Amino acid sequence: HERPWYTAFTSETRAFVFGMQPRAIQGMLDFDYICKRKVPSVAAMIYPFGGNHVQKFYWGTKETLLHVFNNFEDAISKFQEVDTVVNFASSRSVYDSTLEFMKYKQIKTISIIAEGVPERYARKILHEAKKREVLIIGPATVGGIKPGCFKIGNTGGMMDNIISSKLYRPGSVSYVSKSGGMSNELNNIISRKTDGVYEGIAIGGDRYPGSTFIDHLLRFENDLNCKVLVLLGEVGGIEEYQVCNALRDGRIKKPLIAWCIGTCAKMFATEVQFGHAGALAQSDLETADAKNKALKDAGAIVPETFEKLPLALHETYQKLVSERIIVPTSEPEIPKVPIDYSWAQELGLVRKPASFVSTICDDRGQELMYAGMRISDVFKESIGIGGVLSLLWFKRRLPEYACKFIEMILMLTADHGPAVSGAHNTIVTARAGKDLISSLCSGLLTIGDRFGGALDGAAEQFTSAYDKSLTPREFVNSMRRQNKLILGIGHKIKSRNNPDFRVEIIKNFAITNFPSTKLLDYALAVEEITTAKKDSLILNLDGAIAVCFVDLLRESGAFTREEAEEYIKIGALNGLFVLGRSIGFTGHYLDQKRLKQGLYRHPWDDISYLVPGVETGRTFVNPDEVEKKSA
Ligand code: Q5B
Repeated sequence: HERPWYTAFTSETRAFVFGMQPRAIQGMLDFDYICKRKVPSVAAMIYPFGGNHVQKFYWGTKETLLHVFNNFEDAISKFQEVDTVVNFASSRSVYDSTLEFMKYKQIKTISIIAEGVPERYARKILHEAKKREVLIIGPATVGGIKPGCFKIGNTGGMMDNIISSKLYRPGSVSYVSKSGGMSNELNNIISRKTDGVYEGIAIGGDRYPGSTFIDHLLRFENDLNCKVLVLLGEVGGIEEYQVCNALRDGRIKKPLIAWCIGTCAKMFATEVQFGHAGALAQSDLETADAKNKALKDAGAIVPETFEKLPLALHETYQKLVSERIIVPTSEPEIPKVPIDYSWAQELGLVRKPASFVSTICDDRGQELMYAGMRISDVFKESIGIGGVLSLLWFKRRLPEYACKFIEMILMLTADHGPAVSGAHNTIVTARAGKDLISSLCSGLLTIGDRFGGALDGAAEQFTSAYDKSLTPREFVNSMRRQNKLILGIGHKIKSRNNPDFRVEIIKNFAITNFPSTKLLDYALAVEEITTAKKDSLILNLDGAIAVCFVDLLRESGAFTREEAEEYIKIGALNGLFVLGRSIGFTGHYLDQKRLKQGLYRHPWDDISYLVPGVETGRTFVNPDEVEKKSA
């Protein structure tokens, strides 16, 4: 797209953004959208880290994808219409990236946002840019804005500010300032006192900006659509004198309202360095007062104070209107700006039912909270893993004996050797080359009514029988009649003669520390009956934990009866085994990996092949016989 030298941006300008700046890009796209641009001003991002990919942005209320390239060549070859770069590289890398961009003839304008660019590098960039006729805006700048055309990065602030300063449509006044903050102020003043901003550039506060006041004022002077010029200079440097020369020799003919800020510097006994690196008068010539006087002498409209600048602007504008140099047009409808949901929510403008409700933990504030308890207090009060579990599972602090009991359960269920279903699965999975989580899950998936997951069922069965006032014998008989196993009873290897010490530890703790062990006593009475039938039908680990936990839920005083029932119903008790045994399964996984165990294959001689018609060595099945039997 050919454009005259004085036009940096049009409504068709397309740019690369260098650096990962999604917020700034979204701001640019929102600006484009309210300006009714046909295509987004940002063509692509260039970000050297990570591969080429796409990122999602809003285009109005819809979504669009922008390319992210990790190198210049790909971006340049794909988007040959791009002539502008907004360079968000850091002060360290901005030199290299800017020089790289300048190698490509299609790039005509580069804005450098970084602060603290070494002056040596800034001068080299400046030199190179002059040679290659590239317009540099910055460094140390927010950039600039051309209503209806282009917004550099974060210029103009949030959308509400852009709307209130009417930056969505062009006016007749162009300004150049050093400061981004002050350019916002100018946007505001100009929109109130005239028909608005035509273009505004902040050249940045460094001592060696890539383009200076005069560069932009001459552009504005030559652009017929711009009618009034504004210069906001500041203490330090002598760039304003070039403007004086241009006023004198007639290169600037349009009305120029000028003010240099920093006139208060004279109130200090010594020279003061204001915010910008260049904002320090190193001679009388560089003071704001001297420059204001020189500008006035050269023919600029210089108000007495900055506060009178709006009036000067208004009077100048009115004069141009009366001379029909400016013909005010009717105000377009104020565009509707889609605002991000999160921002609207912060402003209290929208509400929606949340998709999730969470009542146990809050990570939003400064400090993580477990059920209302600060994580630092968790450690200050040494509540232990039992205390943490009671906060996150039951949303309350439990008495010390209860927390100790929980910890005891986790320790006792942590492992029971490699032969049990879950550990076996974990081991086989680890040996199949799978990762920790897969191996752990494979083990956990075996936990159920038969293995390790009988706690909930046991709690439910024993509690219901107890509450119905069934005698232990009535309970056992009724379960037998229903052909149901009593969950929490029976063990593969443990028996009355080979007791499970884990169960003894649990029982003893409960009997010694709990206010009451009604359910445990009941379960022990049931055990008397089942073990009389068969030695192995003991109250097993699952059963012992389950009934003791019901005693805890019901009798500790920390839960209402309804809460106690609910925790039994919703599976809290099995969670104890799952959590504890995860320790052991992880141990088995690590053990197998440490031992570099190869793929496990179950030996044939341990499998009984009962395949019809196949002689297995153990048995022979005649298919005809099988068919006859099944018929
Ligand atoms: N009979 C645990 O069975 C086991 C009966 C019963 C009435 C019962 C079995 C059972 C309920 C589920 C349960 C948790 C499968 C166990 C755990 C963690 C672990 C594991 C570890 C660890 C054992 C023989 C005869 C039959 C049956 C009768 C059996 N159980 N009657 N109620 N509950 N229990 N699971 O030894 O007349 O001869 O036909 O399902 O609580 O998982 O270490 O290994 O830490 O990892 O194979 O401790 O008891 O006995 O099935 O051959 O039955 O007793 O009806 O009667 P077994 P079976 P009959 S703890």
